[in-house]
Amino acid sequence: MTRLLTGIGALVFSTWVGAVDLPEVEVFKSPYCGCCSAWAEHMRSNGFTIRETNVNDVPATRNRLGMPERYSSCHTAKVGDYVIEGHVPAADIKRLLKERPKAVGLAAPGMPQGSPGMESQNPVAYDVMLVKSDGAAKVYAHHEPVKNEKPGK
Ligand SMILES: [Cu+2]
Repeated sequence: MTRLLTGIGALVFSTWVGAVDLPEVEVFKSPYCGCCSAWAEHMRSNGFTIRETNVNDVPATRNRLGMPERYSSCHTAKVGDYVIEGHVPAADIKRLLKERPKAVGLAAPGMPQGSPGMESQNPVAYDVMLVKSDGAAKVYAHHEPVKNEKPGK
């Protein structure tokens, strides 16, 4: 019981600290995109404050923010100075904000099954790319397949 309470205390504390330190995330998405909102929910449950902005033209927004088309996914987001493209796990974004590399941001190109917001019984391995300002990218984090149910199922 004591251990459980300590655990809950630590969880509440870390969430609170995270909420103070983490910049607001603005997500640009189509109003019809369900998995985009599911990703926003994943970010919220990891302590981020999310503002969801519906846009008619996600590619135009991505272009304006400086994320190259070839890393594109279904939604694009702004976190501090960085652009986050697609279903990037919150943990990778926290690491980015801590390490602060010189880059445009992170991208999970496509819509990998099993990534946050893309919960699936048929997950695949995927890479989160660190995208540089010259358009080049390198693997920032590799994720092994995780089997998970769609929320609400
Ligand atoms: Cu998606």
